Amino acid sequence: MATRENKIGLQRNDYKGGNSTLCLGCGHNSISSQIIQVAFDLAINPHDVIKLSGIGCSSKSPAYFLSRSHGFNSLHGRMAAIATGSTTANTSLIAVGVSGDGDTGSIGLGNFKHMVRRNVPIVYIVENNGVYGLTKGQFSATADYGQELKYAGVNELPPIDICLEALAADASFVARSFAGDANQVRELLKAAFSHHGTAVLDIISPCVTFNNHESSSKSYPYGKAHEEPLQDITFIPDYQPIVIEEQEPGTVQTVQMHDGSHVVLKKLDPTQHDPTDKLAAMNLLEDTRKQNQFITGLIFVDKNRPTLAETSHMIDEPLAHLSNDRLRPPRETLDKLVNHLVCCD
Ligand SMILES: Cc1ncc(C[n+]2csc(CCOP(=O)(O)OP(=O)(O)O)c2C)c(N)n1
Ligand code: SF4
Ligand SMILES: [Mg+2]
Repeated sequence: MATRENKIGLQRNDYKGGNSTLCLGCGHNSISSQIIQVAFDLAINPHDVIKLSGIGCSSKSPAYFLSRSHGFNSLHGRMAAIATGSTTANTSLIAVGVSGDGDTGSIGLGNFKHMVRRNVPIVYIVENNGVYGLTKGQFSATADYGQELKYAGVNELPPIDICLEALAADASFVARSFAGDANQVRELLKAAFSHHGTAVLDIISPCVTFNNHESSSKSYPYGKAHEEPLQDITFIPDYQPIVIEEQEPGTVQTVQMHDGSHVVLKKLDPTQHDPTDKLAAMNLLEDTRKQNQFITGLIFVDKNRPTLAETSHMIDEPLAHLSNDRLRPPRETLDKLVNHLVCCD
């Protein structure tokens, strides 16, 4: 049987990376597989992609997918700054970033929030396991309050909610998922790739070595027993006609994305959440946090927020493609500027 090719003539293998060196069963590995699948399904040209990360087991993941893409493994917690610079200098890049709960929620929280408020165009994945996996299982900022781990002791601090932090920073796309729910991760990733701006995906991704006890909200047993999806999500790319099954009124919501694709949300409870309502999204996160519920799905989307390039009134042509004479001001302009500064000293 012939191997299937996508719209640009590539096979799934063309989207793979190196072999993973992470622990067998680590949630991060299953997220990498979904990124490979989604990039293949959406026929993304690997050469157009820049993969970004910080430091951590999660941040090693970009080595395991899209080996033909550009990549930058930054300092711990500094991926957001590199994403801001690289996507501003070259607006033709499709950015995908992989971070951890420590990388984003602890050391990188300030960088993360400024990237979100600027609406830097990137699919920003937080592989959230509640611990610093790479440095052997210390509590991260998303660890459960009162949780006890063999080596780390008892966590006496309340957790940070990545989705709530993103919303507070005016995020334009916020979703939560579970690495054990491959279908949902895949559809949310597709929606995130077609979003115009920062798409934050907080994916609970169990660390099987340091934090997979039943009592931890970041474990496989807890996720499997408690996951409550908000919607059944189907992503329809712009080149496919949308055919929506007959449903009871009010149970299906279709969101048309900037690139003409559609995200079809079949609500599991018709009285439930409207992802275009920001206040409802914040209430949902706060209520479910208080009740220890593990909700997943598309939490918030705003298709109309301008990206950083738009608020900065950048030209359509990527700066990285301009020749030096077009990029630099002419001598007379520089002289005028210097004279102005000297006279106004
Ligand atoms: C400036 C700095 N401080 C501390 C460290 C040590 N360090 C490396 S990875 C890491 C935490 C990673 O945790 P997380 O982002 O949750 O990733 P995980 O390994 O859990 O996937 C820390 C504290 C570092 N590399 N650099
Ligand atoms: S230590 Fe934890 S986070 Fe790191 S690779 Fe192993 S299972 Fe994954
Ligand atoms: Mg972690």
